[in-house]
Amino acid sequence: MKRRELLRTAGGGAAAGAAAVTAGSGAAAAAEGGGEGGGGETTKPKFSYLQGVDGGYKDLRGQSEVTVEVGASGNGGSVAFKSAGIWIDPGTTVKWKWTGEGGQHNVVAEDGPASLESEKYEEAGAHYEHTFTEEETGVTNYFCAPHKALNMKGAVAVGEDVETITVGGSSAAWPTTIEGFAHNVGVPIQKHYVGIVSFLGIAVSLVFTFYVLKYGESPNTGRGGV
Ligand SMILES: [Cu+2]
Repeated sequence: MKRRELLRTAGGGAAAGAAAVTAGSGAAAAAEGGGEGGGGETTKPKFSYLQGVDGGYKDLRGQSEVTVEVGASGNGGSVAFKSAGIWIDPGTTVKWKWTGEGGQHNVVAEDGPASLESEKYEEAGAHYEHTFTEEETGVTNYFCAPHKALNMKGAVAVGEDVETITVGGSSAAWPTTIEGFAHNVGVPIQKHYVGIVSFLGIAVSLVFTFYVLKYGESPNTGRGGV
């Protein structure tokens, strides 16, 4: 490889390296912007109690009365709460309504500020309700006693003073800290996994290209010229 050619390709390699750096800092900047709601991202309560639990999540803030189905389809039968995770304002009444499916269910608090304990019901139309007060802000986790082992669990987040994670968006949801990373991969791991893998793939191929361009066919080719 001629010297002039080497310098030109080395310059190209440096540009590729710079592109990698730019991509990295761009992702970090996007993650910082995510806190202010940029890029189609939203936050949701962390709900570590609901890992592997079916029934989904709904942001129901701004409503005075909301409904959760008891005996919805999920967890391998009609043994789910729907929505399993909800986010509400203080003062909201939650009505648990039995679907009539999946046998006997109840609602029993596991932990958290609100005490919930319903009778066991089986028939469609049965219901249990609780109004979450200002004193019950935070996350209350609950379960169905007959189906707790099947993951029939739910959680109610009340108010703004709850731990949240960032969801949605695309690869912009890059966590800025190891702690944030651990939080983010807690529940919706698949979305983040795709973003992380594609980012790493891009970074690795850029670095590889840089070295190939810089040092050429053999590790010693570039020594004299650079
Ligand atoms: Cu149940």
